Amino acid sequence: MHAKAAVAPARAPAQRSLTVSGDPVVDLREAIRGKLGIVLGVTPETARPRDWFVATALALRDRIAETGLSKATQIPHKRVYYLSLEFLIGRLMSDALNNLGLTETVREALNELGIDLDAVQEAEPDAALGNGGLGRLAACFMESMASLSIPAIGYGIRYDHGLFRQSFKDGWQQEAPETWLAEGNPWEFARREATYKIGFGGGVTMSASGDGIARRWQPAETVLAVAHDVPVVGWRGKQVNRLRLWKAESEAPVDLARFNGGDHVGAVSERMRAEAISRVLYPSDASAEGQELRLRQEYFFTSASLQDLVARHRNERGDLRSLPDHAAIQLNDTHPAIAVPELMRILTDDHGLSWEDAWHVTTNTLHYTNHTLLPEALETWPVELMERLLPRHMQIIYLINWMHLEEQGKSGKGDAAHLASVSLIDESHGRRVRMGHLAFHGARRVNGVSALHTDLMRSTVFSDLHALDSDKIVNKTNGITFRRWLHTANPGLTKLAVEAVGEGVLDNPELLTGLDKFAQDASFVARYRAVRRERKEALTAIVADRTGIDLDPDALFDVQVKRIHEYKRQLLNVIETVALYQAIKAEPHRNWTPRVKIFGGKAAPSYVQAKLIIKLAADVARAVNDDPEVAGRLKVVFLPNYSVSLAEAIIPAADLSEQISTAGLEASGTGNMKFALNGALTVGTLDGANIEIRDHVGADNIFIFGLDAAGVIARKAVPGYARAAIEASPRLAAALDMIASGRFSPEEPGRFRPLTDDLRHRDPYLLTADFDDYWRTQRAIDAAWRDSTTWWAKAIHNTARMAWFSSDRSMREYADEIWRVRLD
Ligand code: 26V
Repeated sequence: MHAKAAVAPARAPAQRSLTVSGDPVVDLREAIRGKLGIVLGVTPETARPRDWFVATALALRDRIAETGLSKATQIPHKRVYYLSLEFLIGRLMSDALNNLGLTETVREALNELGIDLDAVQEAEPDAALGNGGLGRLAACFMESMASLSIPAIGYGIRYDHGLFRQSFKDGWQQEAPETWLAEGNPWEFARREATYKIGFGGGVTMSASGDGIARRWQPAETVLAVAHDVPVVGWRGKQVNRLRLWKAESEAPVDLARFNGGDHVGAVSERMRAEAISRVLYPSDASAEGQELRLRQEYFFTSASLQDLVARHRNERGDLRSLPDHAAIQLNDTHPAIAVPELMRILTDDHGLSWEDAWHVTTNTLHYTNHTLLPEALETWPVELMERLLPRHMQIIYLINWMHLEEQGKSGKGDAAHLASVSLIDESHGRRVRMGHLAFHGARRVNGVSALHTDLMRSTVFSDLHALDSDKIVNKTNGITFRRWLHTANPGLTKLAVEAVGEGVLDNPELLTGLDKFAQDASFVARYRAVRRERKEALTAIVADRTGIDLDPDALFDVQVKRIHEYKRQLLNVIETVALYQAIKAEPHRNWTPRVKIFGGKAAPSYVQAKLIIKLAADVARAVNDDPEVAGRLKVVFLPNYSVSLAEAIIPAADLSEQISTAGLEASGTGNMKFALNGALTVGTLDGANIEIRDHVGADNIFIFGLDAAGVIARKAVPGYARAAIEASPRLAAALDMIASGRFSPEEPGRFRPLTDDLRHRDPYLLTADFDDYWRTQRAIDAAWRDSTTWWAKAIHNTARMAWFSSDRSMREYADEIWRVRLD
């Protein structure tokens, strides 16, 4: 069979050393037992679930390492380097088991030891090294690259503390530190031999060199970056890539002179300052706050990664001028944009390349992905801070900018307005380096993440730069890995698909289209519904366990899970919930479609308005769930601590997926893809990848409402649009009045006035404009749910037609059109 044929050659060495008895179950059982005793020092009787997890992971890691090592001697023609400050990878065991084809083997091995694999997997902490979409995308891309056998290394930071843990106190979000490394990380290999020095501060010296001047940075401070590799196993174990995460350490852990002088705190202060760099993930994706520690993180991981890949290239190929032939570097947003001057510095100052050669290498190796056009999230750094922390880089940026602006002048575009618009330095509010412009100018290709977003890049933020080189911006619509978001998260649906269209669907998702013809097939529909039902029951148990709220699995599960952000408009959903609550109370005997509104997501700790929206959702939930008059018709849940592993439980249980951002503001969305693949119908705006999802699943199988991106811009130009919309909608006015009156916050009646006042006077995200259409669409959804034959046909069409959104497709496009790496 395919599985064995594909796996056998790559695992040949593993057979030799890890096969002891010839029976894989026995070998794994003994390997796990061995790790438990020898590495962890516990017996099967005293081991906690966490110990079983570590022992199992270590046994698997041995097998993964052998697969990886068997390839390590081959030098690939070209490698991809994916630089990202975030990798939201979640749990790794299910990926490893699934991709190695070892799930059932390990299940049996553990069974023989009296242990349940599911419980072991539950004991693995999520690696939450990211905030949301951008970080999860990086994780999906890493998995797809390994599965497509694209030689790739992901570079990031090994944060001690990933994204904070969210809990609730009286409906208010509370943040607690996340501690995934508290008991070590069995997946990683510390690689102290790959340690680099990262400088900060100091000054630049000049000396005569040939017919020019050599400049050298003399940093005042040095921090060590130590590599920690996490293996990334591809589908069917064909290729193992790695994620190389940098840990910050001090060169001198203790200053003995200060220690001996009695200054015990001062003696370790340098160490504290160094280690702070990899201590914690910044928990905001809402606004660039420009803190020095963030810039230190950005430079730290970018410099370590570039030093590492330059050293590898020199070892393997010698001449750095051939770097673009053998390396493609992808910058995930502007967070690693300092790579532009850093690569120039390494090539010119450290390795003696001419400016022209270095610029050619840089601009043919670097590529940049933009993930947001929201002005508040576009990174800029004060020139003063850059000069203090990275003086040599600031000189290089000035020189790059000078040449860039000179060229404008030469081609007759020297007018001040144009120069101000394309300059790498923004002079309008203090002097700041525009990291988006820097990345754009230093990259060979720049991409957006959905068709609409790429068009908006060309027409708005980057329009003047785009006019200078119209081939530079390309679109690469995002994708998701089906191994995690279908096979692992929804084994029941996967099994059904395999039965219906054959095992080939596991390798080629395009075969899912074969499900289309079963959309009206009563027996298939019954099995598809049974899969959903089973997932809804499992979610119901999780909700009961974590919130004490009882759900009816027969109700329509209406889900909005994602970061809490005003532009994502969770508030629109909450207001519609209030309006529905009022409508049910006004006509309690109507035939209402029973609904459960499920919310989940974290707000940045400093994002006051987002935290108030969470509190409103919690207060509305309390009032609605306590009201016997709506019992059986409406329930509202806010599930705490949304995470990758919770998403794996929620998404397969959803009937309706809320993707309701203000058109033009959600760059792509990827949750939208996960839900549709698992057969939830989407209620959404014409935003980001929703548009392409509609094109693929068909307009009849998605519920689109609201203004499109052009309509949003036109409406914002109308003075007083919010007040006019509220006056024209008695239903919206009544819902807002109820919220503003304190009905949901009797202990503090004015609590939600900041939200309602903002809607009445500003409404920058156009909730008022879209409300009536959203309401109408939701009622059409109620009716569609009652027509179950049609509903389930639509759901099946969604699953059948989402293959294009596989991140394998995204990665093939990047490989062909951006990186120019050949696939076998
Ligand atoms: C911005 C900032 C600002 C400074 C503080 C830390 C921080 C961290 C992240 C960001 C960037 C946020 C951009 C982002 O996550 N964009 C999302 O990217 C997804 C993958 O392309 C896409 O699906 C979402 O629509 C888009 O919002």
